[in-house]
Amino acid sequence: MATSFNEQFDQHGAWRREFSLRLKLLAEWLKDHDLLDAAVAERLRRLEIQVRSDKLMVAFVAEFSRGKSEMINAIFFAGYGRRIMPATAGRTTMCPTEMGYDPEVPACLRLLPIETRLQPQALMEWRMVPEKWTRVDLDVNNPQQLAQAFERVSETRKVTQEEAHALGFWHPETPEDNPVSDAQGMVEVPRWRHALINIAHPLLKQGLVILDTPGLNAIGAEPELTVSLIPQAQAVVFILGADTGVTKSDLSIWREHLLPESDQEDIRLVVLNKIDTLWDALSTPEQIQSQIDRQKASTADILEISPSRVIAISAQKGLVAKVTKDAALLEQSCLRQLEDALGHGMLDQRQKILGSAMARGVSHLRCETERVIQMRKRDLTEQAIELKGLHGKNVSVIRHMRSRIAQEQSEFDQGGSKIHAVRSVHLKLLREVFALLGSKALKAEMAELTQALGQKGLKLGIKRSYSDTFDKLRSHWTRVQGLIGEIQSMLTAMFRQLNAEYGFALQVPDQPDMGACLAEMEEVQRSHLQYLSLGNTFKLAQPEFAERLVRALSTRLRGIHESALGDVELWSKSAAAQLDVQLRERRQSFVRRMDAIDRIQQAAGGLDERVQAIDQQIAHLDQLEEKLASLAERLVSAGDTVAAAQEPLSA
Ligand SMILES: Nc1nc2c(ncn2[C@@H]2O[C@H](COP(=O)(O)OP(=O)(O)OP(=O)(O)O)[C@@H](O)[C@H]2O)c(=O)[nH]1
Ligand SMILES: [Mg+2]
Repeated sequence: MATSFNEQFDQHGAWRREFSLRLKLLAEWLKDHDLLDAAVAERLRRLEIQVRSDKLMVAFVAEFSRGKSEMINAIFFAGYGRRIMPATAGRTTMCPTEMGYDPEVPACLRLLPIETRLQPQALMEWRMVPEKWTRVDLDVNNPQQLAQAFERVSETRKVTQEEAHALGFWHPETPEDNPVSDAQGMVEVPRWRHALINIAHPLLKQGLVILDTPGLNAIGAEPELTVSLIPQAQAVVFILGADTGVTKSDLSIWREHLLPESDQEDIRLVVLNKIDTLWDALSTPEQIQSQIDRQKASTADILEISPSRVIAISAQKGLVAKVTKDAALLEQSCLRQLEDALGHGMLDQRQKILGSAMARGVSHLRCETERVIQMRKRDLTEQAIELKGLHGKNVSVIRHMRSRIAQEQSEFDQGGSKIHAVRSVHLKLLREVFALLGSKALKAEMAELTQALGQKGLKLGIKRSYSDTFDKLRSHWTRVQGLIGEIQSMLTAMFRQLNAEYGFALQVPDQPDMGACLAEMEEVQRSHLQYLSLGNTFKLAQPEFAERLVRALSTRLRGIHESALGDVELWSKSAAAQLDVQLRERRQSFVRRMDAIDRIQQAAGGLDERVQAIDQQIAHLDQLEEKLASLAERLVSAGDTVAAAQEPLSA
């Protein structure tokens, strides 16, 4: 029996909470044993935030009236006992509607006026200015009030053709797609550009984000949806009507939004909705089933996918069945099949990705911490040998020993200037990396692209302009990789020298891999070209459109750059912190050695007791090492399975 999406999501949420708790416990344990240096703390903090605040977006994309909103009601909101998102015949959801939960914001619906399209800011940028949105407070305990408030996403306005053109809903080049005008020549357009719903629904609280979209015309008017929001969703559900089959406009949406099948990190589901329209009292269940199968086969054929990927359901009957608790109808609606595919497809995938990121992070962390333990052990062992060598020695030998340690210490302190020199080169190179991937450099490239796209008669040159821009950006990345390589080899050389001179065990952490960022850039370029190749080119003739498109591109790229810079920063911080720790430990070890000699010299403590105390410290470090190994191993295996995460943890 398939489990509901809600149950699967709950399990996934429990796994994440457990994992984040374990990371916190590990941090406390490390801190208690003085093993939490700056870089380790930073790594742990990042892992914890990543696993705790991971967001998962499911986007519902289809032509109008295919049942997107009804499906959202049926899968996620049936618990309210009624229809929450408006779902009626004809065009209903007029603007893209995003549902999620942000604890910082009270329960509300925010609506961004359509007129903001006349300004160049990207949608992402509007999110930062809450005062420009119309806010409706929500009462989460009152489903009726919720549903009533959500009706506002259907609001429209009448404008002149010129205004409609400026807003992106009227294109003289493609008259067949334009909305019909009334007797006065006025055109109906959506009143809002985007809606954000913030409610403490259990799934949303755990990081689910649901994106409901309007049909072809409206969705096409907001390029940012096509090139940024939808491609970043972890799951996209494409819906067709079992009654209508694949129409021409369904096919345009499919081509624009769901092709090409990108990397395997997200899932795409094709749903044949409204199968209840095929149920009829005069046909046998077998006849109905074979009709559904035929529809599935022809859908798969037209979309060029395997028929097994088409899920046939009835969202409406599924919703009714859940609200009236009618198990037989729920079964007949096949809604659970969709929930299962969505849940397993998306959550298993996500868990795998998160789990392996966690495993990588934890093993880095373990390495770094083990190194510190090893170093402490070695210092102690050496100290024990030194002390044992003093057995039966006279005062002058002891005094000599003391001056030898002092000598060693001052040599060590002098070595500091060399380290300082390498560090300043390191910082200089790092600054260069930050400049290359910083917002100023990106802004300059984007300004050039906007200008290139705005040139008249450039239609055929669009691809060129994009590839010029991306080539330049890629050349920055190549330079960044070069700089990183330089830093890596410089640090490696310095560490090797320090290891040889002072018996350190320094090792430069692996340099950050920029491959994923580069792949993401390719993806961004592809989605833009795909969007523009699908008959949207003419829109570029409108300068505001070109500017908006580039702003959307720019926010997306900035995100990629920032995430890369975060990795670079962590890598560089890890190397620096390792060195700091080693230097600090060594200085402390000088103090300890001096202290031991002084005590013996003053006959304040017996030599044997000293040696014994050191042996005990070493044994304690052995225990810490074992404990660390088992804590880390358990975390890594918890990354693999939910069951492992639920084993009790005793730190
Ligand atoms: N018979 C039947 N009707 C359905 C089903 N799912 C949705 N509908 C109806 O189809 C109409 C459109 O559904 P919506 O959920 O509003 O469709 P939508 O895709 O969100 O449409 P827009 O918001 O206009 O883009 C509504 O009247 C629904 O009640 C279904 O499974 N069976
Ligand atoms: Mg809708």
